[in-house]
Amino acid sequence: MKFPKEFLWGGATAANQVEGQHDKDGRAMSIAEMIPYTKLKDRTKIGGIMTSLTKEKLLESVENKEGLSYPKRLGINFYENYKEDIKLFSEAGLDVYRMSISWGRIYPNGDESKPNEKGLEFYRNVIKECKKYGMKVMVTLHHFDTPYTIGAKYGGWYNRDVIDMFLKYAKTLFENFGKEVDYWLPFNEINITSFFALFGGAVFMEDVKDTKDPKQVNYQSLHHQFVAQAKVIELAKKMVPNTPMGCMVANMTTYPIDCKPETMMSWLQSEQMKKYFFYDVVAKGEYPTYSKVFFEKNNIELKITEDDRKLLKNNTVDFISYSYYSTSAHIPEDSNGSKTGGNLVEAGKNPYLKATEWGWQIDPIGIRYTLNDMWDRYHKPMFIAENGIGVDEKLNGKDTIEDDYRIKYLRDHFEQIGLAMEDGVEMIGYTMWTPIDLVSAGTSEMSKRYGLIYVDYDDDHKGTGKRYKKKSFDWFKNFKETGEL
Ligand code: BGP
Repeated sequence: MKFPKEFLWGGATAANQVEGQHDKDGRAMSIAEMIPYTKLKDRTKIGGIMTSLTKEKLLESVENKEGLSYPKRLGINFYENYKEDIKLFSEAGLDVYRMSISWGRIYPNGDESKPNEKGLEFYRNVIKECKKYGMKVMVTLHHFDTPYTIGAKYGGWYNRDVIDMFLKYAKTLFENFGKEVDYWLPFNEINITSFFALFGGAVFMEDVKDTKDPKQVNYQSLHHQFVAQAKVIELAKKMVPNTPMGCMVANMTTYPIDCKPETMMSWLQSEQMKKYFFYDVVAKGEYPTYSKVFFEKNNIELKITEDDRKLLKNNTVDFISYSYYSTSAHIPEDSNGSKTGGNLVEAGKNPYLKATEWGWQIDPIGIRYTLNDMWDRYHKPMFIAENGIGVDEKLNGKDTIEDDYRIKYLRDHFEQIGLAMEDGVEMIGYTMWTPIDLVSAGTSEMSKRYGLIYVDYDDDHKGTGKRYKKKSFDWFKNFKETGEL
């Protein structure tokens, strides 16, 4: 499989999952590290965690309640270890590093008029370190870490005023890092807010006064994020005119469980609102017709101004990025079929696919299918912003992990990406999730390891924190040097 030489191969992390030092140098609490570690009895049952996140439960973390632990506050201490880690990324052969900047390090409570200089200094050093090794840098502005105060004091993303707080934050980043950053993603997996406005937008349902309908709150909060993204793109055209702006969506490709016409119709409507909708809004610049029917049917009345519509239309993304881990089967309500795990939400089991112990189904051909499907629909350059396999790995006294399953997962997906490009799909690059073990987004656990590099911490953050290259590290390094899969 030959890849275009300009194709960028890299790795992705998220500030709230790697940095640690959550309250150091002026940073204030974000919603992300208020989520306590949850040991799943059944690892395929992820959905319950998100819906169990009540304000009361999260406030326990503000009081540091006994018996609860918050791994995201410690991460893998990238905040102090970033030089060693970036050196390892470069040794592995990363062309591009996708990182996120923590809003709470720059504007701790979101409403300050001046940025936190120590926060800016940290990211200036991280980006400089990447450039030292000739790596390109892709920055996500929001990776599930809205400052807690924005949630508690302002109502989170359900409050339209948060749009301008975000714009102030973006302006500060463009002023400070506009010359060095090669790609910007305003939001990580912007669609998650349509499922969980608390996780995606720091919205406490208990504080919402004008409705008790979570769907209304989720989609209105998401709308505010769509508008914020469009405003950031509009600002970027002035401040960082030659830097591509992308969207990032948690891709949720499904296949119909059977070929009954009723199943196909049900599948199409599911694909429309659970997959295409988010890309349609940010890549075509308008709410699609089918979404208006969906909102009417679900008594959702979005407050969308004429200015919002103009903003969306005039500020679509330059490229499309998404996370791709798995696919699932679409099983209509009245059909029989079983459930399995998925990215933050449960998914329909596809009897033809194997799954990880967290139930995420492994489907390399699905990445080729999805790339073709999205290219045909949007004709915008594509970027895979996350892809990888989470496995419960233990060093057991050795100094490496023989992760042949990860080599197979990556090799199979790389091959299908190559085939997609041969199919004519235009692509910019790929950043794996993740070059280095880190704290899981959904369950805040270390056990679910994705990295080419093992980090010696356990779910209770016990361990030396030492980094160990897994077998996949050398495989990827060799792939980058020889182009051999
Ligand atoms: C996506 C997030 C990442 C990453 C990944 C894996 O939702 O963008 O932050 O964590 O999924 O999910 P998890 O860590 O829950 O296995």
